[in-house]
Amino acid sequence: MTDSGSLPSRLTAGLSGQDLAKASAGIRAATDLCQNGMKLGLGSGSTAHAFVRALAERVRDGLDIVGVPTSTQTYDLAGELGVPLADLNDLVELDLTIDGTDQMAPDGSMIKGGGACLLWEKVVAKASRRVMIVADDTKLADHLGTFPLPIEVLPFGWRSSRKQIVELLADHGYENPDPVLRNRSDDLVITDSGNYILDVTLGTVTNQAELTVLLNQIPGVVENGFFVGIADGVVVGRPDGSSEII
Ligand code: ABF
Repeated sequence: MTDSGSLPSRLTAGLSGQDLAKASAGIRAATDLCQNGMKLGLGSGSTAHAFVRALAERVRDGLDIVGVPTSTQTYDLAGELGVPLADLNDLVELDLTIDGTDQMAPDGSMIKGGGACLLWEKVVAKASRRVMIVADDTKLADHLGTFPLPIEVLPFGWRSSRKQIVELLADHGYENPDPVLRNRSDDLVITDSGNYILDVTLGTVTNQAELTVLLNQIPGVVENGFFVGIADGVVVGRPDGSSEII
């Protein structure tokens, strides 16, 4: 466990509660996990962005790394901060991805995609030799499911895809599943790949390993937010500014 005393005030000034927890996780990941010469996956969401800000400070101090962003938001942030970026098609394989999560179960399986970036996040994670998650302590749960599962679908035939998702979930123990098309202030959310997101609340999930495969067998489903067997560990930040690598 690292206490809050070692956190640079430039990155934590004015932060408290879960914002400080997120910052402490991001800073710890940038400080302890990133070394010269690394090809890094740069996650999305506010906790991963706290990591990118801390990484940018180390780059300014001479750290020699290159990053692949998992979203246009991360691309923009990393570019503004001077973090060197590369195209995944030029690197093919990465040393380490640092990304956030919406919910993590004790076995390390996760629900991701609350920020609608799950597709690029999963592509980058699977291209990485190691994946470490940065999270505030509220993301750790006894089981998955209280956070709605995001499912990225093609706009073409999405209503048919939704019907097949409902039938699949009903056949696998979920009563009256109701996937909802994600909107933000009355505008449809369109992902970086031009797709839609359906969010479905499942309650208590224990068959994520099976569902993550079955969902992707529906032709109109591009990817789902179950990340099973992907995380190698987690950097947990707490509201007192402490952090722990688990
Ligand atoms: C990203 O981090 C997404 O997968 C997930 O939705 C998000 C969590 O956001 P935050 O760190 O802001 O809670 O990786």
